[in-house]
Amino acid sequence: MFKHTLALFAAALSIISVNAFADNAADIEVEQPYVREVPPGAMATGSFMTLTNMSDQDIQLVQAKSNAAKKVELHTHVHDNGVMKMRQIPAIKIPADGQAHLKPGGLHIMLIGLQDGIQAGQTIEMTLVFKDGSEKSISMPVKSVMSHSGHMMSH
Ligand SMILES: [Cu+2]
Repeated sequence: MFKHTLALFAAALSIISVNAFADNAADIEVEQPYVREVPPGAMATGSFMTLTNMSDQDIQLVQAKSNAAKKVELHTHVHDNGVMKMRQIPAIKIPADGQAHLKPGGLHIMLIGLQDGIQAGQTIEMTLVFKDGSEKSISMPVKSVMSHSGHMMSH
């Protein structure tokens, strides 16, 4: 009887550890991340990527961190009386079995208070933090992107 209980306990433990291993970060695939090049002296820039959720549950990106900037914020663009404005948001949702597209004119990760210039050819390290506290480190190349006309070209 005691042996039997132990075996059950061991089986339960192994199930728990398997679930604990499949954290948010492990279920997210990051594709084509990049940072937009800005001229020397610029205070802020944006970074963009496609996040794919390989799990059957919605996952929230709640924070991003980088040594390249004093502050890193999750942003979206909103239309306000015909003017496009950026607004900080608490989380970016990556839908179950779906994607979140971070692109110019839409969702993005904002780097504010740049330590040095951000120039094409550099690589920026960033850590993405998900709602369950799990983290994913990514390396992003800096690319020069046209700011406003680039918008139309992306359609
Ligand atoms: Cu922004």
